[in-house]
Amino acid sequence: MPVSGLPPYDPGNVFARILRSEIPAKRIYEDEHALAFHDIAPKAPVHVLVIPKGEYVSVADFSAQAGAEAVAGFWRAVGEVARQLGLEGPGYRVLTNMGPDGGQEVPHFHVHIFGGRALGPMLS
Ligand code: DGP
Repeated sequence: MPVSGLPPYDPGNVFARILRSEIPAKRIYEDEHALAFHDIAPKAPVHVLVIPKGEYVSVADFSAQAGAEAVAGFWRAVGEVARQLGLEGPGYRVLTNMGPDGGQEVPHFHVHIFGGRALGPMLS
């Protein structure tokens, strides 16, 4: 059960289906802990999503319930994806949305990586 008060993990959510290769995605990175693919509706020249392979609804659940190895592996993958995209020099933004007020649409924990232009103080 999620620690966050959100509904239980739904194995039919779209990112779970991408993980199981039931629906296509423009995959750019995969290792034992994480999968990265391009966002279907990019909000920046580079807009990539990184998801853990485990079943976590949100960042709250991931941080509370994932093991240390999974947490470290996930964040290493985030850094590696940004490096492989050539974003380390110019910089980039990592963002996660959590719950209704956070604007979370897909109930499988994910982070967005935005880059490819100067993003300013915040995205709208
Ligand atoms: P969030 O609000 O943080 O839950 O953002 C979910 C993001 O997922 C949103 O930017 C659009 C993206 N997205 C939704 N469905 C799909 C899909 O089927 N494929 C891909 N690649 N991205 C999707």
